[in-house]
Amino acid sequence: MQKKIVVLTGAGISAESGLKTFRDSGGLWEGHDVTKVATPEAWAKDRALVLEFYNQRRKQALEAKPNPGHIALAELEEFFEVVIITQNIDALHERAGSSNVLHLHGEISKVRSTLDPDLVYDLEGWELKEGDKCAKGSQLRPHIVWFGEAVPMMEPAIQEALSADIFIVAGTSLVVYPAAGLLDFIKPEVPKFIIDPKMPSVPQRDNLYLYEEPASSGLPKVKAQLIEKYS
Ligand code: BV8
Repeated sequence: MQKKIVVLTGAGISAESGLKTFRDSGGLWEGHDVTKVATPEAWAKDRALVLEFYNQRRKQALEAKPNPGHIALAELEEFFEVVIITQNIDALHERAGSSNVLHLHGEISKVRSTLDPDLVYDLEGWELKEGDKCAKGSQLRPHIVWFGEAVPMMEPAIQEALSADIFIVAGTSLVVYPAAGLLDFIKPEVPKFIIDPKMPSVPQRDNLYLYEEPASSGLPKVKAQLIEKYS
């Protein structure tokens, strides 16, 4: 019976693809106050600024390429059932070949109606503009979970975490909830691998293996060890 690997990734796994993280020096939130670009209040107050913030990130995300960290995770699918739970809004996991990706905080290439949240569209190109409307005639917004908004994919993510045989965390500061709380749903006996050049603070847990290095070197190492030990 194939073992099931559940992976939680954050902005750090896309750092080596050239996409900025949030809280590293020079990170996204350095240039912007999160409350001014990633909240419903920001959207109500200055829609043009929010549209521009996401248009810039969408353009970079479309130009970025998967790195060896994304690729190692995709290659694990040859030996294991793999579920990627990502906080990232880029599509680098999918482009690396991962076939089971759950976006907790939405996707930069998708937009949705401000009238009917079930109306979600793939955006052509990188620019969402004022006046771009849904089929019901209301302005389209980024299909992204802003701060203060509910995380609808959290329930399915918890179900995946509860059934993990192996858990990998890569490139996240584990600051944002409820995403960071996924760790609490992993059974004590499950081996947990954390890859990050600046290890986030994780309360002491059983079966914890820390790799204090970038995803592009740490994930290929973890992949080799998992194949040797568990496949
Ligand atoms: C909600 C989409 C309720 C937007 C994002 C006070 C205390 C605790 C919590 C709260 C609080 N006040 C408010 C809250 C709740 C809030 C929250 O957690 N705030 C934080 C800031 C304290 N959470 C929310 O608002 C959530 N919603 O709670 O709703 C509710 C319930 C019902 C009904 C209504 C409402 C929604 C949160 C989602 C926000 N959206 N993203 C966008 O992308 O623009 S969050 C955003 O930051 C990311 O998506 C990501 O999830 C999150 C964390 O970022 P990381 O991915 O971890 O990146 P970061 O820069 O932090 O870290 C990078 C890591 O990578 C570092 O560790 C670094 O060392 C490492 N790294 C760097 N280079 C590499 C590397 N690793 C490997 N290789 C490398 N090369």
